[in-house]
Amino acid sequence: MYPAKKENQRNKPNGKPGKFSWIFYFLLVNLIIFFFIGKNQTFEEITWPVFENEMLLKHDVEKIDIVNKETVEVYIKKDSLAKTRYKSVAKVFKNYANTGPHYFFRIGSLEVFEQKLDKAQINLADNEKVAVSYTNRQNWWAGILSWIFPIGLMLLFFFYLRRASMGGPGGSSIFDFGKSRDAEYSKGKISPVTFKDVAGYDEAKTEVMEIVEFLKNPGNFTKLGAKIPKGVLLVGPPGSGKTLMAKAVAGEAAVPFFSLSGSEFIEIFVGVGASRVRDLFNKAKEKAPSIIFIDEIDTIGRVRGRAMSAQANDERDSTLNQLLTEMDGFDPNTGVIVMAATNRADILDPALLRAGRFDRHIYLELPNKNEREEIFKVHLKPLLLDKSVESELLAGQTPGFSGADIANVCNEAALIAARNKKAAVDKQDFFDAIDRIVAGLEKKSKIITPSEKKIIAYHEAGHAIVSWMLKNVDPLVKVSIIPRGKSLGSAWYLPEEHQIITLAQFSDQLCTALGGRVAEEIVFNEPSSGALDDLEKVTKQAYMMVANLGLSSEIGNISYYDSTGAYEAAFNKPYSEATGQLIDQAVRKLIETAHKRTEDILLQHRTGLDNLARLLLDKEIVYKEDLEQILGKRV
Ligand code: NHX
Ligand code: ZN
Repeated sequence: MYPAKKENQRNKPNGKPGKFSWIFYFLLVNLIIFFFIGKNQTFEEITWPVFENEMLLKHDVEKIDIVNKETVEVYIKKDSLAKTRYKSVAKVFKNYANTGPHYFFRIGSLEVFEQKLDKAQINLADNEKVAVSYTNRQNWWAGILSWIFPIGLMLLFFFYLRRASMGGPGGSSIFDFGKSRDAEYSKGKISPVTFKDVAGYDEAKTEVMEIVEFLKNPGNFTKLGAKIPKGVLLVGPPGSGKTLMAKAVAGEAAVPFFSLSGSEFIEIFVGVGASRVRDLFNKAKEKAPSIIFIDEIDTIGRVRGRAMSAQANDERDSTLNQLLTEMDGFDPNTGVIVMAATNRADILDPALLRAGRFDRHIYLELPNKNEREEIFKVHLKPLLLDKSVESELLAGQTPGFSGADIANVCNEAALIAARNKKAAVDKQDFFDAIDRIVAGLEKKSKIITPSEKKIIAYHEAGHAIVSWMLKNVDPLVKVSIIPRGKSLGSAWYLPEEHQIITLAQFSDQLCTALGGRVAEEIVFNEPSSGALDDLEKVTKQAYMMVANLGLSSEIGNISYYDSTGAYEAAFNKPYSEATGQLIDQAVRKLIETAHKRTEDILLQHRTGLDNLARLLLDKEIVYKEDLEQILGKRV
């Protein structure tokens, strides 16, 4: 997420060896010692007859030692070692005299051995008999190894799990469970981002400015008895700059910034989440005034006790409870402010949103045209630009883009220009970059048969003609039958940014979307699979109109929209079976009506359709200007 995080991951494994590798080295050294001792001790195995005839009866044996009632270790007299018979065992490491034992042999049973020994020495006087001693010796090495190996294996497994759960080669020690890694990294780190780096968002900035004031001069507020807010919730769609905003608040106030994503609280180990919350708050309090930022708080803060998987919820609940406890626990004037980001505030647990917790909500929206222009200016600054590039034009071409998308466009444009070995990035590079981000890469190599190409051309021409003839849809920019991303062709519109969509606009949109399928039906007398995406869009739109927006006479002014997500979570429908059928009927009728209307339009402009399709097959891309030639100016 931040460069500093990577740094952290890089440093750890290279720094100290870590507890785990210490254990590993210990094992290795032991193994080596074991190996050498076992190998170099000159200690040969023999059998009873050899022992009896070649050693015992020749009076060479000093003593024997019976170990664990199963092995007999034989010590040869010092003087006898000089004999050639004992040459191989006389010396250790070729230089040092071997003090013994020199030989060993195994026995089946102690009694039998003792009898054999007595029998062999029966003619000897008592003082001439070999001394026999008994030893019980534990095999330390086997014992230790039988302990260490399983433990080592367990540690290995544990370590592996830990790594896997951290999603990367971050080598933190196995003993820092529950410590929040990010918070650790950002110990006293002050965010380098300030409001200067945040383009657009003027309203949100003024709202957030107050928090910066709180953090900078808490005295001004506490003097009058005001309490500093504890929690600020940033709500906005993905890419709307929530993280950037939180960082900018921290940077502007010059206070430490502790950040963690909601999903990082949840790990496979039970209790980790709660302990991470505790740890995070403790660290933030140490460095107060400071900011805690919890990204994607919906992962832990979803409404409790509704969803189905009970087991997974326990852990989440305890994490959430800990978070609530911590937020209640600290004195509002410690100067710790918790910021959290989510793209859906409505599914959060009400307990989180209660007064004293995340009671301030700041809504970040996708940037409008003016704000996009500001954002473009920021991202265009580092690029080497051609004179043709104007940020206003680019802002107009990128409705619905987030700040992140705009950054992406600028980078992509520079890459395209570099690929084409241009001296500067020009307007066309930006248009190509926008197309790429909207619809994906061009796939010129896709093999398309001529008859398929014809279907594609008529399909797209159908969309284009219908949209041209209806005044309530977005203006057409171009039509293309070059495959791109996952579609074989497309009609491009420039969406106007409106906040409200009327019934007439909805109906016209349905017709435009059906234009491709209807053109295929009219021209080829049979439909094709190509309308999948269009039909999906049409169906969803129609259900939205009927079930949520009250735009059908059958259902009337009723909305089954559920902003809390509770019904969805419980796989429930908020309406009866009968109403369900009514909704389905209304949707069918809506789409049928739109289909009829589309058919009328296309039949009426059949020559235009043919001409456009022919032009498309010829040129592959047809722009608005060429369409005016065929169809006349748009109404
Ligand atoms: C396909 N895609 O996947 C091809 C690549 C009608 C000129 N077979 O509406 O691209 O046909 O206006 C299984 C079966 C997607 C999966 C059929 C996935 C059909 C886009 C639809 C243009 N522009 N449609 C459009 C398009 C397609 C699709 C499928 C599938 C085409 C159309 C997809
Ligand atoms: Zn289509």
